[in-house]
Amino acid sequence: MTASSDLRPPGLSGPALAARAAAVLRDNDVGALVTASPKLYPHMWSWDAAFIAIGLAYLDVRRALTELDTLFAAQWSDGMLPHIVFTDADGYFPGPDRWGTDDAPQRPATVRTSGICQPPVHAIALRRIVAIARRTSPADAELAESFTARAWDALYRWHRWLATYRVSPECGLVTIVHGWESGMDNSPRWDDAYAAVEPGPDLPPYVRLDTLGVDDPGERPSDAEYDRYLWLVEQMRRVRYDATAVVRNSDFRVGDVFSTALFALACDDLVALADELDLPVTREVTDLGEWARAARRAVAEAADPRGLAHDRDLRRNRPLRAPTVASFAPVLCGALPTATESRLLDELAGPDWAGHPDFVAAVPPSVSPREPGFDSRRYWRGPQWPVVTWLFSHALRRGGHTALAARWREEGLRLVSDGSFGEYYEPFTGEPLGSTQQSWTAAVALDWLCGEW
Ligand code: 9WN
Repeated sequence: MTASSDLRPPGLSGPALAARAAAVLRDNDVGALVTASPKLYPHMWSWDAAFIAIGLAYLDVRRALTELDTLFAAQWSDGMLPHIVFTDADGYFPGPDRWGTDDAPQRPATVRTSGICQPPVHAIALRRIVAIARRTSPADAELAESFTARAWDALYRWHRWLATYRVSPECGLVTIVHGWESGMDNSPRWDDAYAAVEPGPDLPPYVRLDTLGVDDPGERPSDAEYDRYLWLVEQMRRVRYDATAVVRNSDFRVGDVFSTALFALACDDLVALADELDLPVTREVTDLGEWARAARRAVAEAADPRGLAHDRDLRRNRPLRAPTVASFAPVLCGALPTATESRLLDELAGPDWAGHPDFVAAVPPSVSPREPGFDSRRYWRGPQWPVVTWLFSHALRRGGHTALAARWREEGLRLVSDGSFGEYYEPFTGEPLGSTQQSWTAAVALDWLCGEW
């Protein structure tokens, strides 16, 4: 691992920050997986694992590949990559008993998992890891390439699961059946759709544990939100997580523009990996190309004349208009004409968003401070999430917006430069919130510090 020392945010120096980030990944490593965080999230989360694997690649390529292997070993027989792979640790609710996935016929045989998914960023991560490995040594390149040849089909089956069960026939967006599937759990994006979810009187009682893992419960979703989260789990459990029945029955069925944009990018990366390694997968590559085109088209169709994309409530057949960082999904996947894209990027980098004059670090907040519902401390309702900044910096770099990508990398590093690796940050003070020692925050810091930018 070599961190460039030219970059010195006003906290720790680049090398000191990289050393601390590496220590977080090592400390949270419980063998075949790195937990999302030591206290609040003592298990593997699907999209966290992808980012964590990128960070691990700077320490040990073999270990990075093991991380993905652990996740792929938990793949359901129908192709779904589950959102949580449980360790034996207690302390997180809902745990495997509450999910009740042991009764689902498609569940993996050897590990316990949740019964939903998360955004499909895994192929994006694998392609990044292969690139890192090629720079590290010929032996690492060989390891990463042979892993890719072996694991490619698991990723293809995961994408095929999304295309089969989740790409909405109505609007082409990736459908989610729980806010947790978006990774942005209590974002205002979902308020309207959740308002129609009424927990039944037969919702089994439960005790939250997440509020014990943070300094202030006000940084987490509310109890009313949790009732709805648990009610949706109950609905899925009752149909034993059958992929078709889950979508048909859920009180929450929403087309997610951000996951759809990521799906387009991930399909591109899976195609690129097949090309680079000359894999004999012509038919699959054709599928992926079609899915990527359709996903971009769906994101473009979900956009208003300014270019901001709106999620869609598929139960009520109407757009969800709350503006959040996810509204900028079109710039992630290059769904819109160049002129519209440039205007959108100016807006996201401008004073209502990342460039707010009072922000400590000029990176996009989850919600603009101009919005009435903005809450600078609560989870996905205002704070800045380093991992979201990483996604934008990475996607912009590949889309040719190199100056802005470089700026958000630098500002992202400013955000995390105190070395505590918060889960999210208060934009006006830079205070780390939620969990500290959050693995994916450490991982993206490592990539910003040690990767090719
Ligand atoms: C529910 C692990 C996960 C992230 C999500 C983030 C949060 C879980 C929770 O933590 O969600 O899945 O209990 O709040 O919202 O994006 O993957 O870091």
